[in-house]
Amino acid sequence: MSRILRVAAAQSGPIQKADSRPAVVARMIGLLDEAAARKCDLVVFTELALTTFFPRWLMTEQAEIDAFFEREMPNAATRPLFERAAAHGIAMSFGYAELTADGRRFNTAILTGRDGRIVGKYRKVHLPGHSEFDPARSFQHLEKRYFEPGDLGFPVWRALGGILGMCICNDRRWPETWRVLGLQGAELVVLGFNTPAVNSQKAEEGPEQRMFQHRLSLQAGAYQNSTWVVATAKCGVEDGHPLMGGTMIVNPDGEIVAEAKTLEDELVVADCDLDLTRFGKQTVFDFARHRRPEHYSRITSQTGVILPPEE
Ligand code: CDT
Repeated sequence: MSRILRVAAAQSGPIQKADSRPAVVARMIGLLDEAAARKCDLVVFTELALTTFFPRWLMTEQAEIDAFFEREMPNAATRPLFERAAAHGIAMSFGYAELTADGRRFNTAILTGRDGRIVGKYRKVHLPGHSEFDPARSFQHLEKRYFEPGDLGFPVWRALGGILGMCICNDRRWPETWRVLGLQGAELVVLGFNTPAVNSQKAEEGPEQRMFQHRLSLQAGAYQNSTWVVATAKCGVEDGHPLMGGTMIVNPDGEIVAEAKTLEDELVVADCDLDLTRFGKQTVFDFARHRRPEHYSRITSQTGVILPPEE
């Protein structure tokens, strides 16, 4: 049986603070319809796909913060998206700010099956930025203030005839993310991202260097674990803050096979043959034959960077 999935990375242009959930969901449904016309099996939306990237602001009013969070999924605003996906028979993934019944807050992504039912949930582990506002910084990235680190690890799911995993934005920069997914046999990893065009902690690091690091992370993650990678940006100028683009699909050889051309809503589509993951998994990266966990104690027993002793 063929294991070719036609996947669409559904890039999002900016979502302004003033944009309502129904307006955002209508844009997402438009992308789903286009994906259906192009006979896609899976549509991958971005991180925090329903709102502006709100962790850039210091907010102290609880009601203002809560307005960015979803208490259930699907909910009244997103149900039309789930219904349209099910009507098309398209699986999807998207990110949102999750507020649980017991008051916990996570930067979350879900995966649905073709019937619109949620089959997988991931909560972002590597939360970048700070928990405290610092007036000395030109702009803020306060994810640690609004979310706690994910508590689900990096699961994979048997879905759509393959083994699928998820991670979110900053996770892609961490080799551990890819390794934990790869060691569970991931064949397709999906992720959304909101990446400011300039590094707030290193002003000289502009869009070109950021794009280089983005590509490097995705391509290395794909190649070194022999997995497809589908990475979807929210990009463009959002509430005055530029987010870089870089929506792309990378094959298990680490090659970019499809890439966005704009900084707006745009579908980036590729046929992802999951059987192309076999070669790498059975040769260079055959864990059973070649892996030597006894040499990796430092990543299991240590935290932080270990420097050699000074002379
Ligand atoms: N959303 C997200 O994780 N963005 C980070 C920005 C880090 S700058 C503090 C990223 O890795 O793209």
